[in-house]
This record gives sequence, structure tokens and C-alpha cells, in this order.
Amino acid sequence: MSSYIEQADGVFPSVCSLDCPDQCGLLVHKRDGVIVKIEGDPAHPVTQGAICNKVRNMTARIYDEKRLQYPLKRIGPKGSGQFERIGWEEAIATIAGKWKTLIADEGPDAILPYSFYGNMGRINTEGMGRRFFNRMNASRLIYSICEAAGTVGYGFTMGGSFGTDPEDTVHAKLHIMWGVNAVSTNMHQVTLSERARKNGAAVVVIDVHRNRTAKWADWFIPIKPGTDAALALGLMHVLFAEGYTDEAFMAQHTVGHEALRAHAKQYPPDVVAAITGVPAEDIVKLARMYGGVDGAAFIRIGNGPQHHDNGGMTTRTISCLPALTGQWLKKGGGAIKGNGGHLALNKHALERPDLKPDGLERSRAINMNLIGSALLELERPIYSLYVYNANPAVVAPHAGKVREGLAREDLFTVVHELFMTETALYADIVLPATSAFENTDVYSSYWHHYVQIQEPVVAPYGESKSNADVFRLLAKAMGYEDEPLRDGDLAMIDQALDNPNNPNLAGLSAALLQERQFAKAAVRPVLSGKLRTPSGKIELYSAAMEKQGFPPLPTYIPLPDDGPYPFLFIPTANHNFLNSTFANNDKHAALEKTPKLYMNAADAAGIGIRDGDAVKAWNDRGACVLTAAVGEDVLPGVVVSQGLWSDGKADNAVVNALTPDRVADMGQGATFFSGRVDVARA
Ligand SMILES: Nc1nc2c(c(=O)[nH]1)N[C@H]1C(S)=C(S)[C@@H](COP(=O)(O)OP(=O)(O)OC[C@H]3O[C@@H](n4cnc5c(=O)[nH]c(N)nc54)[C@H](O)[C@@H]3O)O[C@H]1N2
Ligand SMILES: Nc1nc2c(c(=O)[nH]1)N[C@H]1C(S)=C(S)[C@@H](COP(=O)(O)OP(=O)(O)OC[C@H]3O[C@@H](n4cnc5c(=O)[nH]c(N)nc54)[C@H](O)[C@@H]3O)O[C@H]1N2
Ligand code: SF4
Ligand SMILES: [Mo]
Repeated sequence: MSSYIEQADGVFPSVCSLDCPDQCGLLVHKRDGVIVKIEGDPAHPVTQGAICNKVRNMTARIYDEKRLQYPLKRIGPKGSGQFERIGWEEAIATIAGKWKTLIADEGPDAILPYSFYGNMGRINTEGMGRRFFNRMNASRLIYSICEAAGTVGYGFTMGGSFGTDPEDTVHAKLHIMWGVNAVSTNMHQVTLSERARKNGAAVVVIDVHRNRTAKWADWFIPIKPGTDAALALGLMHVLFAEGYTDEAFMAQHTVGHEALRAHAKQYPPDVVAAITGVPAEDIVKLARMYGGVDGAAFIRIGNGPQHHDNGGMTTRTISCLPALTGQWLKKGGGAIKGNGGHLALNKHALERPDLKPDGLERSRAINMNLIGSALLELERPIYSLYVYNANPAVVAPHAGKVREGLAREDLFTVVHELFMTETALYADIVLPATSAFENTDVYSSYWHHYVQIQEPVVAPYGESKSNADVFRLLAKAMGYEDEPLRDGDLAMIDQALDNPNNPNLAGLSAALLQERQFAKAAVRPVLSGKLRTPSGKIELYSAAMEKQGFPPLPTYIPLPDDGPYPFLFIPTANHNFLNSTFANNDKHAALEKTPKLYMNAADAAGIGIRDGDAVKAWNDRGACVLTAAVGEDVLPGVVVSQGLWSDGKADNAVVNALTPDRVADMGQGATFFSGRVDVARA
């Protein structure tokens, strides 16, 4: 059969490339060689034909007249947006020339790649780009902006990103959405939970904001930000004290349950109520629901608890709960923080760290959460930044610092993008990127257990190129002759799927995926063998943590001081954008109306703010103007905003101007939700 590209008309299977746990199966409709409609693929076992509004409107993004079509070079001051068209040859020659000089003068670690998951395809995120920069021995990026703290914390308990199969959660009788705005960010978990609810399950939401997910719940429990570990320990207190624990399970499958039993005595409901703002009787009620549930209890752990200074420990603490009542042996019981471990591809084969030239030391690593300081404060400066799959000027913490860094005259910046993002405005060279529908790639979800393939449905838009293709060109121009830098996409997919450390992927290949579009990995239940913790068991007590200077038992650690500002500021994701993606689309922005700041009515009255007022939020890092949404959706002392709006759309609404670039307790994670601000009428 001819390739999808060659067929002008038809319906072609595809996969959503966005950084979203659902990783939906899609059907792309083409007429006269153009994509005219995108819908869910009803054949996909988990997503079953339902997709979000964002991607139903994706054709508008693919054919947006603002989309970049050819390479550009800067002709005005950085950030001014003055560019002129150049050809690919000139673009690649300019970059390679600049880099060769830099490598000779300063060493390869004067160059830093900055990327994230604007496209979740493994070849175009973790494949060719990582190979290229490993070969160069450029500075390495620590990919810590999203789930790092929680992943490390969860891993201390469970040995890695191994959780419940979401398809099983229809069997659970209690669903706790803990700091996850699933209605907006994981819609098919909501569908599965809804099916469970039809079978009598209860849905509880623990959050700092009465958002869409809270409104959908049977019971919404508002909590003070950053105190979730105390709540989890309060629940443990009651579970132990009232005899809800599964002693046989803990004896067989955990380490440290006796120590935890004694430790949890420090967290009686009244003490925990004072910390969390959750009334003592509600703590007891929730513990009895969890302990006494007739069947399985499932916890979906989101980014809320972990985007804090104490986020690693908080996630570690919540992840101990299922073991107390033996949930991991019940169908649908347990927890999902992230499920990436089940589908782990062959990282070495994808990234080829061995391409580093012999005799050179491995180059320095730079935490992406500190990109502002990295550009401004390093003793041996970064002189060139190569950005792809990411929009740091909007998504990274302490945006003022990031932009000051990007504005450096002596920084040579290349941005590979589909759009002229705020980050691209600071580039010396802008390269046009294909959309995922123009690429070949492999996708593995961090929530469900399916691996999927993307085969190009349409030819590259304008002169755009995929990430992998650009790196192949750059390799050639740099004179890197290594074989792995010339591998084709399908060959790389096979290399990535061939992972001797992950038997779940056995039998999967590019050819099989081409034939079937998706395949379920052979994931076994979490407790079917030894866990990848040092003891092989669930570690309620972790000697490894103790060795690294953490309390070995789950512990509540209060947030650090963040200055003399009255409100904790929680800038989360929104419904109609995907991080900053779609913020530049009028329809998506109109659906969100305006960037809001949710405030408690008592707080607002105290400072003379009324619903709908333009308000300025500020601290010593920066300021941001939003529209007050006054009511009872947040507790006093808390303000919440949603969505990574960007300058182009709404003046001064860059919420990350306010967020701290402190690093969380674990995984060098981000602390987006631990900043304090003051608020006044603008
Ligand atoms: N529509 C949409 N979907 C998305 C995204 C998007 O931007 N838009 N982003 C994608 C990405 S990259 C990711 S990582 C996921 C993230 O998806 P989620 O895990 O849902 O993360 P957030 O929406 O950032 O925050 C989750 C919730 O935590 C709450 N929260 C904040 N602090 C605390 C706290 O201290 N305790 C508790 N209990 N709750 C708290 C917030 O109010 C919010 O409701 O979603 C993905 N899906
Ligand atoms: N205040 C606050 N900040 C946050 C968060 C928060 O909750 N609050 N969430 C954080 C989280 S969880 C995450 S994951 C990060 C996300 O941060 P990013 O990954 O930077 O997310 P996006 O803003 O969606 O930017 C992705 C960019 O990649 C581009 N892109 C898409 N596909 C391709 C491609 O194939 N090639 C190239 N070259 N480019 C492509 C898109 O056009 C888009 O501009 O943001 C973090 N920032
Ligand atoms: S963004 Fe998420 S919910 Fe929407 S289509 Fe993509 S994977 Fe599905
Ligand atoms: Mo994320």
C-alpha cells in the first residue's frame, strides 16, 4: 500500500503527540491532500474514540497562517521579532560554523540543548537530538520541569514509575483524585472513574481549588497547599488506630510497617487538621472510607502535591497509603503517579551516551528549572542555546530571569518551532518544525499501557523539517560521521522497542505497529515479582532515603518561607491549552476568556477587590496582571490561576514571572506552586 502521504483522500490512524497522559488514538481525515478533520479512534481500547476539544480543533493549528514555513535569521534586537527569510543551507551552515568556533574556543559545553515534550514522539524528543548532543558532548539538560520530584518520591516507595493499569480502575470502589485536575488533564481517567461510579464507586477530590474536577466529585476536600503529606499521615494514623490495616499484606510485601505504625501516632486528626485546614472529622471520615471500602481503592496522584518544595516527600508519603490496606493485590486498587516504567523504552539505544568522544570527560549537567540562572550566572557561560519541543520563555519558572538570559547579546540561540513563540522571538536563527502528523515516530503513554506509531499523514508544511531530520543535517554539517546519527526513523523505533531490561515490550516492533497502529505492552501486576526498590518490597521505611539525608519514613515537611507576601500562588494548567501550546489560538483563548486569579471572597473584601477587577499579583521576582475571580473556590490565603497564557495574547499574564526557581526536595524538580505573592487592584 502506498504511504498515507501519497493518498490524497482517506482516513488514517494516528496518535496524539501532546504531553498528555491519555495519548489518544486518532483518526485523521484527509481530502485533496489536506487534513480536514481529526477525531478519536474508536478502536483504541482506552481512549475509545473520545478526544478533547483541543485536538478536535487541531487542524486550525496545523494550517494556522501564523505557522512557520521557512528558516529565519534575526535582523533586529533580540525579542523584537525582526527576522528575514533564509534558506536551510544558510541556516545549517550558520549554526554549524558558530558551533565549530565555540567548541574550539570554549569547549563543547558552552552549548546547551533545551527541550521538553512539546511532541511526545520518542525519536523526535529522546532520539536523534540526544544522540547529536551526546556526540558533541554539549552541556546536558536535566529534564526536571514536569514530574521529577514526584517520580523520585514515588520511586522510593515503589521502585519506579509502576502503578495501576488504568483500565482496571473501573473495578475500584473508591477513586481519590489527589492534586490532579483530571477533567482537564486526564479525561479518560474520568471516563473510567465514571464507569466505576455507575457501579457504586465514590469519587473524592483533594485539591486547593474547586475546579472542574472538584465540581465533578462526590466529595471535594479543599486543602492548604503543600500540606498533603500531613493529610496522608493523618489517614495512616486512623487506619492503624482503627484496625483497617492489612497486617498480612504489610508483613509480606512491605518494609518498615511497624516503624510506620509508631511514627504515624504523631499525626492524630486534630494535629493534622490544624496543618491542612481539613476538619478532623473529615480526616476520620476519609480514612474510614478508604479503609472500609468494599473492594478496591484507587488514588490518582497529580502534579499538585509535587510542584512544591516538599513535592518529592509528599508524593512519597501519599504513595505509601495503598500498601497499608493491601490495595496492590486488588484489581483496580493502588495508585498511579506515572506509569512510564511499565513501558520503558531502551534509553541507551535511543540516546546513545556512548557517542561521547573518547578521552573527554562527560560534560556538565544543567537543571532546566534553573535555565535563567544558567544563562546569567555560570562562571563558564553558556554561549549557545538550542531550543526544541519547548517554550522556556513562558513555561520555565522565574520568567524575568529567563528572558534576561535569553536577551544576552553574546548568546547564540537557535529555536526550532512551529510558531513564533516568545522564546523564538529571542532567537538568532528560527527553524520551522513539522507537526507530528508529518513525522514517523513511536509513542508510549505514561498512564495507559499502549504503544502506538505515527506514520506521516501529510507532507511537511512549507519548508519545515522534523527534529530528527534537522539533527541529521546538523550532524553532517558538523562532520559527525557516526552511524547512529544517520539511522532512519523506523530503525530507531526498533532499537527503542528492543529493551532487554523491559520484558513488557517483547514482540513489539515498528513493523508490528505499522500493521496494528497500537499494541498493549505485556505489563504484569505491580506485585507479580520483586519491586525495583533495594529490598524488592514496598518501602514504607527507606534506608536509601536515609542515606541521602531524607527522613526514612514518610514525613510532613512544611514549605519554606517565600517572602513577606500574604498569598500562596498556585498557577496551574488550564482546560483549553496544553501548557503554552494553543495559547496563541484565538478560539482556545476565547474559550478560556481571560487569565483569571481565583481569590477567596473574604481575602478580596479585605483588600477592596471585586469579581472581574483587573488585579496585579507581584513579589520580588516580578509581576503579572490577571482578572479577579472572587468566591469560595479557594481557601483564604490561597490564589489560583490557570493556564500558561503568553504575552502575545494577554499583556503581562505570564504567571511564571512570579514563580520560584528554587529546586524541590527530590529530582531537582520544579516548585511552581510554592511561591507567595501580594495582590492589589491594577
Ligand atoms: N488541558 C490540559 N491538559 C494537560 C495539560 C494542560 O496544560 N492542559 N498539561 C499536561 C501536562 S504536561 C501535565 S504534567 C499534566 C498535569 O496535570 P495535573 O496533574 O492535573 O496538574 P496540574 O493541573 O498542574 O495541577 C493539578 C491540581 O493540583 C492542584 N494543587 C496545587 N497545589 C496543590 C497542593 O498542594 N495539594 C493538592 N492536593 N492540590 C494542589 C491544582 O489546583 C490542580 O487542580 O496534564 C497534562 N494535560
Ligand atoms: N506556572 C506553571 N508553569 C508550568 C507548569 C505549571 O503547571 N505551571 N507546568 C510545567 C509542566 S508540567 C511542563 S511539562 C512544562 C511544559 O513545557 P513545554 O514542554 O515547553 O510546553 P509547551 O508550552 O507546550 O511548549 C512546547 C513547544 O514545543 C513546540 N513543538 C511541538 N511539537 C514540536 C516538534 O515536533 N518539534 C519542535 N521543534 N517543536 C515542537 C510547540 O509548538 C510548543 O511551542 O511546563 C511547565 N511549566
Ligand atoms: S491532548 Fe490528551 S485528551 Fe486531548 S487528544 Fe491529546 S491525548 Fe487525548
Ligand atoms: Mo508536565
